[in-house]
Amino acid sequence: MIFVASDHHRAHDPSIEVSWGSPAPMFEVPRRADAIREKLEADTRFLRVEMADHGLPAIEAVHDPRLVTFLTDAWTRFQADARHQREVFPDVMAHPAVLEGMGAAYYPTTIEGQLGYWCWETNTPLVAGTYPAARASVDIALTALDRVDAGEPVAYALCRPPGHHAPRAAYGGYCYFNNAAIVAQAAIDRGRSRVAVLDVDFHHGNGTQQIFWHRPDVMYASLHGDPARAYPYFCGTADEVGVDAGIGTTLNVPIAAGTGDDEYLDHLTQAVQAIDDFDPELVVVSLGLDTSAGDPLGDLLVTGDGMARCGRLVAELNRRTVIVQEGGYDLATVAIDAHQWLSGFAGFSSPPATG
Ligand code: SP5
Ligand code: ZN
Repeated sequence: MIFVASDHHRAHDPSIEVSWGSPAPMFEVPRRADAIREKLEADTRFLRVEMADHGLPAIEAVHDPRLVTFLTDAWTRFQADARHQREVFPDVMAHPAVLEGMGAAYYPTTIEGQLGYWCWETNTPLVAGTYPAARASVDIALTALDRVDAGEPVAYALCRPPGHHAPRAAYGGYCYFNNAAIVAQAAIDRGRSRVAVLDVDFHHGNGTQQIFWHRPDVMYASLHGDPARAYPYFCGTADEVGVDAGIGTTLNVPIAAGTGDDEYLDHLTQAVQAIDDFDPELVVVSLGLDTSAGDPLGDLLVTGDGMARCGRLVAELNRRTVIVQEGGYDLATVAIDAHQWLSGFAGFSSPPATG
């Protein structure tokens, strides 16, 4: 199986996120991607290819160009005040109720105002290397799409930072640019008529859902921890199905805490069946591995064997597929789980459960 990876992500290396108002060690660390890369490189059935630069057009086909402009030099502007910090978060965010009934928000000119205009939560710092890493993450995803467009049945994009929490005009949830949405939109812009995004990250992909909410040509199907208990809390209920011509092309499957392999696979079967009915020409998988038993940010109990079964089940769609890395924070298992899922998809015989 082809996979696309690069070292650029290492430049995005915040030390903390802000959790309940307190600094806490960052969960979304460079080691996650390095561990997956090492694991795949140790298996000759996986072939790594370099990413290619795709520029800004595919990003701006999904995201507000002003968000891109902001991220391009936000760190430099923050540093102009000579603050000796490794990362920066907003203090004041554009909560919708502040402006309720009064039209659009004033667009601030200052860096502190703009941080809160574009960022929606406090887990997602900007550091010196955030923008180049986020750009590289998109390039990795689009290079995987190139390979599939060139005839590969499947390609895996080892993206970091992840993307599915970033809506059209904001960043958050460890995500800056929505890699999976950018791939789906690029596939449409390259002539595919229907694309499905299957999001199996533990967290609901609010960004991807928002981007394609009204769209009949891009299906969004997600399995995730029920928002009654799980981040990002404000969306992902089963009654969210899209709007207007997009009604029916959003599918949300909230999942109970403690769900294990067999029950999880039953839920995945439901989503896979809905995607098959939609009949897409491309499937984009948002592959979060934070469903894994022991993940510090999830509460499901999917095992390594379960990951392989999930990959196998998605492969049975028998459609061209771009697999985009999202979350997965247990450094002891994330690489094994990625290898298991991808090996299951590829039909590699008896992938080792450990080692
Ligand atoms: C891509 C992705 O998986 N983003 C997830 C962002 C979730 N951030 C929530 C972090 C909350 C951490 N609070 C500490 C909980 C320790 N159990
Ligand atoms: Zn996640």
